[in-house]
Amino acid sequence: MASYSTEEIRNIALVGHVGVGKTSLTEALLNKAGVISNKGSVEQGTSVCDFDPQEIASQHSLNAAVVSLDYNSGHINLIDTPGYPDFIGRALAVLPAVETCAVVINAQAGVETVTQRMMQVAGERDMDRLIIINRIDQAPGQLQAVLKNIREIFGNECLPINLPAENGQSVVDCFFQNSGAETDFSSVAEAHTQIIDQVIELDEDLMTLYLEQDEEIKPEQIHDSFERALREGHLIPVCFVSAETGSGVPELLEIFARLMPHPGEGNPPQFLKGEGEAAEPVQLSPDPAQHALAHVFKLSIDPYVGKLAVFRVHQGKINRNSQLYIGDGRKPFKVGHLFKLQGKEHIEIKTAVPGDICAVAKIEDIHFDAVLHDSHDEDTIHMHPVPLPAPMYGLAITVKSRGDEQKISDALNKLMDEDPSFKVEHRASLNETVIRGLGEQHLRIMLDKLKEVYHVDVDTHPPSIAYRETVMRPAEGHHRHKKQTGGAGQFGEVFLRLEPLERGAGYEFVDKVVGGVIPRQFIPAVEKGIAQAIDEGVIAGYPLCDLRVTVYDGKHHSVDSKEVAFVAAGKKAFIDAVKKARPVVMEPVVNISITVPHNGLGDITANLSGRRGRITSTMALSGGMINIKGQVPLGEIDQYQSQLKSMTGGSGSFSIEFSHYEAVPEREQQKLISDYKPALVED
Ligand SMILES: Nc1nc2c(ncn2[C@@H]2O[C@H](COP(=O)(O)OP(=O)(O)O)[C@@H](O)[C@H]2O)c(=O)[nH]1
Ligand SMILES: [Mg+2]
Repeated sequence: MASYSTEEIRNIALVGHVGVGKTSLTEALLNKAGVISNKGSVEQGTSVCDFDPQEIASQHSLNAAVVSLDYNSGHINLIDTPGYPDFIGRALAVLPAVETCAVVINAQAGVETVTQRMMQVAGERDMDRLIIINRIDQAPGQLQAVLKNIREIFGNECLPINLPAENGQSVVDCFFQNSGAETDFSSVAEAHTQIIDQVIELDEDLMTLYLEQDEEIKPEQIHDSFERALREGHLIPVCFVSAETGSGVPELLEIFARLMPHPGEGNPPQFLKGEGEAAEPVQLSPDPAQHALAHVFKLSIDPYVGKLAVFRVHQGKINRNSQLYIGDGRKPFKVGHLFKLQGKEHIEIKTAVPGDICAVAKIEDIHFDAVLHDSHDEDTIHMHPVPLPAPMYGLAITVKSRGDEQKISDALNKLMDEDPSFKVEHRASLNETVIRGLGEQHLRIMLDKLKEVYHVDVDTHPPSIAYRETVMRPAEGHHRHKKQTGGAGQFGEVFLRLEPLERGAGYEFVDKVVGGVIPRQFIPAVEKGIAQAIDEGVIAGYPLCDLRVTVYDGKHHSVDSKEVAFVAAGKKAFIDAVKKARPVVMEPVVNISITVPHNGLGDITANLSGRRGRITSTMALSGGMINIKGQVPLGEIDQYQSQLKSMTGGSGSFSIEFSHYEAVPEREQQKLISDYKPALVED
């Protein structure tokens, strides 16, 4: 592989809805650049990026895949991402690795839900964005309308940088030239002027030059302003391509190489140094002379090959002999073998320059989102997190054959390592293991993998709902724990105040004890007692949240006061306060996004309100589909997938993510409370 410098690297993620042609486009780009001599196909399971057996079987991308190609003197890293709403976590996770988020749109289908989400997140993270309209061979007559629609939805910053011609059979550049062949709509001159005007708006000097200079401004003259316009979201270039016929592919390579930012340009992803509230932003620079720092944005585990951690170097360089720390770990690991990835191929390299995307294998302690670095100066640096959707769709699982318990727990840990949107909960109180993901399809893929790769077979059933308890008004609580049984006694007394906090605030403990009425060493015991009651629940057996407990008074005894006494007093005083503070049971409510054919709207709405849901918005999508957004209690959408299927003849899909907790309706409230049989606690 040719050697290249940081300035010659382009890091580009291809994102967008399933089926827009990202994987096929990657194939076309690799083919054009001479990396592969024949274009493979997603359907036949021969593409570079969809190499996983599950991807081949489903004929769709399920994981992000990294490839690279050399073009002119540049080196382009491409990350192909999955487009199913259920796998959006895996697509969002790669964004910190790239400067350019290239959003691919299907010319036939127009803007779809995942596309919108990716545009929004990339915008919020101040990334450079590029829109690629693919499959132009299939909808040549529709392209002007698609462009119009894109500008309506994403703004007039979206301007064509090339245009389709010959009825979608070719593509004509409008940036590097100011006149050219006839195009299917608009004209090279018009598009050229529009884009130049948009760019120079940001630069007064250029503007003056533009007005004074007799000739036109040359594209080379505006390179810096162009870079700034991308970085500031003032310009989102739109280009046309067909992965199938190859038209627009060479033009796209030119755009990547000549116009998209290198790792020293664009807005770098934000890193923070320090823990919690005290964390401060840090500036990293792709400078080879600085300490090395890399961020792991993807992790995969192959039962045979082991763990593969894919990372982006953000600062310094990394080579085979580098000793790297993982986060604040004390012991470094030696890189040993350093790889570039080409889909499933690993190509060994000696050195990774700043900005490059590489991988290391078989380092057990590496986890997703880990920061790898070569100096303790960088111990507490971490990435400002990408907002990944919280996995809410749950299934309770039980192993089919006894004795598989250890095997399943190892396998689930590996699956969690690989996928930031997959979680496993063990609920000791209910003796239940629940797996959670972004939707039915997500969990089905995980269960298939559990079976095929790890040979564990499980039964599934709907999980019990993760209710919570909270209180609605402030109250005081008191308990005096006194026990005299033969020898030494136990004594502890606690007064505390309980206040509700806003949703999502969690739990706060405040110590306002003065004058040593509860000696310092027993405060942790009081806190422990309260924490026990919070975990166990008070009225219905579910954990409490969103409250503040202030311990402000108490009594002790010089001989009989001991830890157990204050644990008990703290717990009972807390329970006392909760009972007086209008306790309620809350249920999780999720945001739901449903995409169905237009004529299904009525059925879906009626069905959702029958499930105590409400609609917040609807948006017509092209292709006769409609997207419905709303909120619904999580407990009401068990089996929703199969209902949706039957209501829409199989063409509906949905995804959910956590929104908030809300008090359950009164009748159910009463039932949950009367069903609860607390274990008897001795006084
Ligand atoms: N006619 C045509 N078909 C395409 C084009 N790009 C992709 N496809 C087809 O669209 C389907 C989905 O493509 P794929 O690359 O898997 O989409 P992805 O989900 O975005 O990765 C496949 O059947 C491709 O062959 C294109 O430019 N023209
Ligand atoms: Mg794909």
